Amino acid sequence: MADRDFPLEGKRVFVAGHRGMVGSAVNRVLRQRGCEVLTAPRPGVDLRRQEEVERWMRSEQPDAVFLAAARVGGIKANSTRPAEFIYDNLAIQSAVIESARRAGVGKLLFLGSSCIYPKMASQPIVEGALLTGPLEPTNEWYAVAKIAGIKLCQAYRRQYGCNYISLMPTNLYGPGDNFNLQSAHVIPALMHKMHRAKVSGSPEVVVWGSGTPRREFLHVDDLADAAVYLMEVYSGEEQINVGTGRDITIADLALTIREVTGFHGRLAYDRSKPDGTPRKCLDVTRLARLGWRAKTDLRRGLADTYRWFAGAEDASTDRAVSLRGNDRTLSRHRPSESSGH
Ligand code: GFB
Repeated sequence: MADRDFPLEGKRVFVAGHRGMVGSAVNRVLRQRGCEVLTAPRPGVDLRRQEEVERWMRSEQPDAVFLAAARVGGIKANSTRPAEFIYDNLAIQSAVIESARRAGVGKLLFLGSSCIYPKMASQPIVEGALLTGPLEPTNEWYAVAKIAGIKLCQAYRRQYGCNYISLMPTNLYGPGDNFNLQSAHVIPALMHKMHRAKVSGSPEVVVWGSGTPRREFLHVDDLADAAVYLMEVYSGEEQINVGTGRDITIADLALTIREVTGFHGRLAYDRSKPDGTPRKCLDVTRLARLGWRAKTDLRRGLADTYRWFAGAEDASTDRAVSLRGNDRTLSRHRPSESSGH
């Protein structure tokens, strides 16, 4: 374990994006650590608006900031709503980072994404692969914004001496995820589709693409644990990859979700849908050297996520879940679309 040069106990910590899957997981870990967690009220503070964020941060004076607020989504949302993905992310991170500097925040942790790396980066992907080749086109808008976030932290460190660090999580999943079929990532999307097929007795579930792409998946509780740990022990300029270092094909993932949900029908591959990047698996050597590794096995994490999702479904009778055509929005837990990874 590395030295804790920024212990969090007793500190006032602002979690930007506290209603999303990532922000709420970070919030849980910080509370267990005895921090005073600050969250920006909505309505009141729109994180894309510099003046609103700055006014609020000056009055609250946090000691540290976890920047977990972002416009996030799966492959379809990224490729069909490029303006929102680039503008909202650039605006949120610029407003929060500049406001943190002006309010004299002691440390800030920025959460990026593994899609910042080139589409054809050699695998597993090392931190040094950043900006060495073209990006995956389905999410280049989001990736460019996240790269700008890393560069903002580095520039503020160099010019103003701010202790701002960046983490690059791999694909995340877990309780509190966005299960909206149009904007979800693959795990909540397939879980939702298979659950619905099981309940309705439908014989088939459609999986997008060829099933051959490989992805690495990290449970959000592991990410939150890593983020809090690195906030305490890491103060370097380079971004740190956060993942498990292990990947799986989408076809194998679909079979595992099939088992976890208890759906017994067929899986049909829709090759008209994009595969996205062929492989995305992070090299986590630096993270391991800093003293952290992921704990949650994928199957167990999927089972835990499915229990959460099915629980929210069961609660639909008390209006926790609202059904709209073939699209289901969990209203009890706001989707992490506008606040997550
Ligand atoms: O999770 P996902 O949307 O994001 O898709 P990316 C991963 C893979 O799963 C792709 C396939 O090959 C999809 O074609 N897939 C199969 C599905 N069935 C489905 C389905 O029903 N829904 C979805 N969504 N996918 C995102 C980026 O890329 O990853 C973001 O767009 C971000 O920018 C995020 O970086 C972590 O891994 O392809």
